[in-house]
Amino acid sequence: MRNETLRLILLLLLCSHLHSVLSWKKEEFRTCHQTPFCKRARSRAPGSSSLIATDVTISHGDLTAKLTPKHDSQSETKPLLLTLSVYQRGILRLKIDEDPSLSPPKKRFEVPDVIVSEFPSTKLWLPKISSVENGLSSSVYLSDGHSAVLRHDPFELFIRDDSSGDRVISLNSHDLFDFEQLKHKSEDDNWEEQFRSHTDRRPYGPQSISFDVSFYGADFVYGIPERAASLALKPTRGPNVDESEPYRLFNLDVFEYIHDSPFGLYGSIPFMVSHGKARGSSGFFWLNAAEMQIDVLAPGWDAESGIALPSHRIDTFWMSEAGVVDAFFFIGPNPKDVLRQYTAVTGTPAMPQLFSIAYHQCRWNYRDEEDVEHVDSKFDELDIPYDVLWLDIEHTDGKRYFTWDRALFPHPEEMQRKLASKGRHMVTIVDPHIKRDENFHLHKEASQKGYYVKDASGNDFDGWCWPGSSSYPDTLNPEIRSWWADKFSYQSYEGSTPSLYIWNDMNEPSVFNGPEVTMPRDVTHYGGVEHRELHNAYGYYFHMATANGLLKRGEGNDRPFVLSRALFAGSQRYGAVWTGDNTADWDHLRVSIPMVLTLGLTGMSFSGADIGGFFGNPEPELLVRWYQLGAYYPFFRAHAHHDTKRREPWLFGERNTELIKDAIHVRYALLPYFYTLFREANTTGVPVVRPLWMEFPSDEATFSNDETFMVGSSILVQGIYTERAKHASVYLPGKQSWYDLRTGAVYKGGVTHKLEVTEESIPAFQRAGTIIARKDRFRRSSTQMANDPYTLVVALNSSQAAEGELYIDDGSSFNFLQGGYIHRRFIFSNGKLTSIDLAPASSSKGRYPSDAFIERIILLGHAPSSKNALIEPSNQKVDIELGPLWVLRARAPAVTTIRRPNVRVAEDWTITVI
Ligand code: NBV
Repeated sequence: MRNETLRLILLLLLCSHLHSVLSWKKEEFRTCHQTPFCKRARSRAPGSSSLIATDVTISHGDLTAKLTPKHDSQSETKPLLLTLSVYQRGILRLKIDEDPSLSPPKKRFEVPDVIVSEFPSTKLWLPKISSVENGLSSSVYLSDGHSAVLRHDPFELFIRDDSSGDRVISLNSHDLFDFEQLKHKSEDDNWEEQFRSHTDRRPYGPQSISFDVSFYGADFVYGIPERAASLALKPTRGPNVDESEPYRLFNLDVFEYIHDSPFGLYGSIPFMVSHGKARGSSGFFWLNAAEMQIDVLAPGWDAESGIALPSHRIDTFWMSEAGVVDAFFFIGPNPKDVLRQYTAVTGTPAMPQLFSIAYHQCRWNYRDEEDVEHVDSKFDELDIPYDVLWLDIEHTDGKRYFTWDRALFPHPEEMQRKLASKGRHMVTIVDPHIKRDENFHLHKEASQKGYYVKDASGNDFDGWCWPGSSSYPDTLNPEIRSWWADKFSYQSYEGSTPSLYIWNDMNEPSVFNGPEVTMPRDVTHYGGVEHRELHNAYGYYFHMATANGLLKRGEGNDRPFVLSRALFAGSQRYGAVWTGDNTADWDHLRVSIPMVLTLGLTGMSFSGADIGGFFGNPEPELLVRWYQLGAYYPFFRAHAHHDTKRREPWLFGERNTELIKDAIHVRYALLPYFYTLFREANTTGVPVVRPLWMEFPSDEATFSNDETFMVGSSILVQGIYTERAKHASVYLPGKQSWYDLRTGAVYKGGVTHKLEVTEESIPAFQRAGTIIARKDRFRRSSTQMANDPYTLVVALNSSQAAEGELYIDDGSSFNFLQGGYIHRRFIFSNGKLTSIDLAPASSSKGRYPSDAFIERIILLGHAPSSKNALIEPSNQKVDIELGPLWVLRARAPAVTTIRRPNVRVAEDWTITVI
C-alpha cells in the first residue's frame, strides 16, 4: 500500500513536471487528420489509382507520355502529361502536370530559382526509347549500367540496375498515385476549410498530389528536414507502429518545440536519402513548396495486397497540397554520390567567409553599446577568441529593421569599427515583417510600390508580429528581391559598415495571429501564386534577396553571410541556418546532432544549434558540454532568450571558464581543417559533418548511430549527453585505429570502447591514415590568425602512411573562383612527407599569396627511433624530439614532433625522417 501511494505521488510529480516542460502548444498546429488533403490521401488503398501510360514517345530528347484513367468511371479526368528527362551523373527527372492544351483553370505553380542555371545543360538528349518490353513498358538509358523503365499499365516508373536486374528506386509501385486536377467551381462546391478561427477560402479547390516511392536495397531512410528527431526516419504507419503523424514539411515558427517528434519545424527540404548494406545509397527529391506530408511505411503495411515483400525495401508515401510533380531520382550508389547528384540540381553550399565558421557570441539582446563593449573586452581579458557579436531585435527603433535605437546605440559605426579593429564582425537581425507605419520609409515605399504580399481580397496582407501590424515583402518577385537587396547598401542602411552582416529570423513567415502562426494559405503572391503553393519557399526567397543585397553591397567581391531560420531546398547557396528555439536540456543537446546531420545530408552543410539552448537556463555542466559539442557544429554560435540569465563564458566560475575556453580553442585550432571541409562542400556538396555511414557505408553498426558523427573524413566525435557522465561507449568504425584527439592514445577500430570521460572534453578521435592541419596560436579572432603558421598532425596507420588536404584562400572574397587559393595534399609514406599541389596549373597566376609556414609536424604512431628529418629542396636538417600534442594545454602528453621545419604551405617540399 505504501509503495502504491509513493508511486502515485511520483506519478503526480512527474505529470506536473511534464506540464511545465511541454509548453509546446500542440493544438495550435494541424494534424494530418485535421488537414483534409492529408486525411484523404492517407485513406487511399494500394491499387486505387490505375492510371495508364499511353502515347509513349521521345520528344525534344525527353520521353513523354499521357497518363489516362483505366476505368470509364473516371472518364471526366483529363489526361496528365508525363515527361522523363535524363541528366549527367545518373539523375532522372520526372514531371507530371495538367495538359495546358486542355485549358486547366489555372497554371499550377512550379518553384522557380531553385534548380541551378547550369543544370539544364547537363541534360542527355535521349535519341530513342531503348527498349519496349512486349508493349508493357518502355525503357531509356540512364547512366552506365542503369535504365529508367516506365511500365504502362498501371503506370509505374523505376530505375533498374541492368547488370543485376535489381530495382534501385521506384514511383507508384503500389498504385497510390493521385493527382487532383483543378476544376471550375460549380454552385454546389464548397471548398472552404476551417482551422480554429481561420477560414481558408481555397478559391481553386482541391489540388493535392500523392504517390508512393520505394527504395530498394535499403535498410534505412534519412533526410526530409526539419524536425527534432532521430537521424534514421522511423516508420509512421504499418504493423507494430503506434499510429503516428506523417513527417510534416511545413515551415512553422514552433514555440518551445519538443525533441523526438515528427512535427515539422522552420524549414523544409523534400529530399530523402536511403542507405543499405546491400546496395548503398539512393535519393529522391520532390521540388514542390506546398505543405507536404510523408509517411515511412513499416514492412507489411500493404500485407492485404498479397504482394510478397522483397527484403531491404523501404516504401514511403508522399502527399502535397498543391503544385506539380517535379521529382528527381538519384542513383548513388555511394552516399557521397547522392550528395553530388542532389547538389548538381540545387547547388552546392556557398563558400563562407572564414570568420563565419569561427565562434559567434549572441544573445537576445546585448542591451546597448556599453554592454557590447563590456562583452567584447571580457573576451580579450580572458584570452578567449571570438569573431562575431550579434544584435537581436531590441537594437532597432521599435522593430523597424535597418534602424537603430539611437538611445541605446548612438554610434553604430564606431561600435562596429572598434570590433573590426580586432578583426571582429557584427551581425544584426533583419526580419521580413515590416512595420505598417506611414513614417517608416521602408513601409511607405513598399506600400506605394505594391511590393507586399496580398490578402485574399487583394489588399496588402496585414499580420501581427514584433512591431505590431506588419506587412511582408513579396520576394517571390525578382523585382522586389532586387529592391530589397538595395536596402543593404551603406547609403540605405544607415549605421552599417563593411564588417556588418545579417540574420534573417521569422521568415517561415511567422505571423502571430495567422493560422498555425503563419500566413493564410489563400494570400497571393507575384503572378497570382497562392501562398499555399509557395509557403515552404517564402523564407528561401527572402534569404536569397538578403544574400544578394550583401553581394551587391560588396560589389560582388565580398562573400555574403546571412543566417536564416526558414529554409528550403537550395538554401545552401545563400548562407547558414540554425535549428531555432531549442531548450537548455540534455535531450535538446542530444537531438542537435541528428538535426545538424540531417541538414547536411540534404545539402545544408552550414548549420548549428544554439549553444546552451535558447529557452531556459543551462546548468554549468550542460553549458560546458554544449560548448564541447558545438565546437564541432559547422555553425558555432551561443545564443539565449532574453528571459534567461546571462551566460557568457566567464559567468560560471574559473574552472568552467577554462573548460569553455578550451572548447573554443579546439575549434580555432581546427579552423584550417574546417575551412578545407567547407571548400569540399562547396565543390562537391559533401557536408562538413557527416553520419558515420557516409564514411563507412558498408558498416551496418553505423546506420542508425546518431550520437557519434564525423567531421570530414578524419575526425570522429562522440557527444556526452548525460549529466555527470563517467563513461561513454563509443563505437569506432573501420579496420584502422583511431587516435584520441586530446591525448594521442590509440584505439582499435571496429570495436565499441567503454571510455572514461572527464569534464575536460568529449571523446574525439583522429582516424589513422589521415593528416590534419591546425593553427595553434590563439589570438582575438580568426582574422588575426590569417598569416599564422600551421601544425600538421600526421596520424599514421598500420602501414605507417597517412594523407590529408589543406585549402587556403583570403577567407572573404571571390578571388578563389579565379584560382586565388592554395590547395595542397600531404602524403606520408615510406618515412617521407610530401606536399603536392592540387590546384590546376592554369590557376597558378592568380594563386593566393601566402608566406605562412609549417612550424611543427606531429607524428602519431611513429616508431620513435629517428632523431632528424631532412627537408628538401632546401637540404636542411631539423630535429625530431618529443613535444606537446597541444601547446597551450597544461598536461598535454609529449609526442614525436618535427620541430620548426618552417617550410612554406604554398610550396612543394618533402621532409624525410632519418
Ligand atoms: O528575435 C528574437 C528571437 C531570436 O532570438 C531567436 O533566435 C529566434 O529563433 N526570435 C526567434 C523571436 C522570438 C522567439 C520567442
